[in-house]
Amino acid sequence: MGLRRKLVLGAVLIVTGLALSAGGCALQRLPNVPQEITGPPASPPVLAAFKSDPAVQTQEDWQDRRAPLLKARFQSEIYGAMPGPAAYEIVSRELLQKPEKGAIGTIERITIAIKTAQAGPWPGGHPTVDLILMIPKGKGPFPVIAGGTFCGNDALLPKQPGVRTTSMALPQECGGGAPGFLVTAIFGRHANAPPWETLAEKGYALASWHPGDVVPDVPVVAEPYLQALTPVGTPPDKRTGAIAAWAWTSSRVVDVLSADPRLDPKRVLLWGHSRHGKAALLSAAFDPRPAAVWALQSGTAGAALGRDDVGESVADITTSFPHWFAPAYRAFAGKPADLDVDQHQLIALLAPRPVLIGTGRRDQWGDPHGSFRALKGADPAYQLFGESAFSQTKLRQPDGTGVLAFYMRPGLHGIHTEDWAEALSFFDRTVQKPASN
Ligand code: GTR
Repeated sequence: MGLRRKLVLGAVLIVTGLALSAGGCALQRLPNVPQEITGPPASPPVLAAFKSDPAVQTQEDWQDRRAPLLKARFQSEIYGAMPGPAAYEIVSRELLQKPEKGAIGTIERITIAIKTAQAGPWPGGHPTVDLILMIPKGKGPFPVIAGGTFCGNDALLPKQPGVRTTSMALPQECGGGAPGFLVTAIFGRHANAPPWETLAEKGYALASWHPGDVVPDVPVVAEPYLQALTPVGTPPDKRTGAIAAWAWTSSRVVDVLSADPRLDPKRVLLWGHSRHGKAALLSAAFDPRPAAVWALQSGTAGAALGRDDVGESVADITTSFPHWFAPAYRAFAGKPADLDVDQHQLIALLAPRPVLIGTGRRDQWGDPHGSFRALKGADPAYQLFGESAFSQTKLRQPDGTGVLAFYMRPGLHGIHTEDWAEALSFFDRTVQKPASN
């Protein structure tokens, strides 16, 4: 590039940076949510009679009657049909890094072909996921923290040339290649890349992938992929939404991780930020294998209650992201109280496994209050399994005891060092024990 073009590009970047940081400062002035809990309790009460199903009294009632009923409603009203079972094949394994220093043992790429029931628009007819797997030094089997990220594997491992292999469309915010320092300034240090070294030091493996390898996160473009994943015979208004497709992808990754002798299949931990937090919760609600979930700022159709329409409304989310959901969800725009289910019932489907919900004080859109009340609403289902109650009473004071946990840090929507610190201490407390214990 000539000197002149470099100067012009530099000037453009500086001006964009100043504009965005001015925007960022304005955003920092968004009001904090109130410190005192507001809003009504979650409804319907999680164990109460539901439609024709009588009140739940025992674990068996929950598992045999209520859970299947709730899963059916979540699919038909919100997320669309979950894709059917699918075998996988490991196409290749490639060692990307084997650092001499530090706690990271190896970083590799495992390319997985998923044998979907129907062929679709993917190259070769079936989806291929590039899984990046970090294994710490030392003796396993290790617990593994697994989650999908926004912008593809090149953003995940920025210093590793050629890591991204996806040929799928990226959402606008990734495809334009916004300079990394701006993304970090706005969305936090770990917006794209988790703290690899810290995880390895603490004895956690990390599995990361780009859910857009299966369904691109772009409205309209996503449609043919969703059609191909939708089980045959599903009514059109219940076609699989992208959140369900990503949740199902996560289960296919769990298939691979559970079969890896370096990892402990009893300690596969799912995490996700925002849309991927929604997918992580949904995935564990339908798949009993993940041992715990951390959902950060998962908001509407994630951890936040939807009936009160606080934060992002059904109308907002289905306008911006129609591809995320069953078309049927859109019918509840402006009348979310007509939904049969609410998000405390989704969290309850994870019982008795540990769940950490992270929120930000200025992230009104993500609704910290509704997320707190959802945990409270899920708690009676946990008590059926003898788990300690969610006894936290203040948004800002985690009580650090139960398997349901909540925190609210300062700031906006993003992934910060303190989020990972909260998650790791939660996993340490609830699941990071030797497999033999
Ligand atoms: C927001 C969206 C949320 C949330 C978030 C994200 O714009 O309205 O539902 O999921 O994006 O994924 O970052």
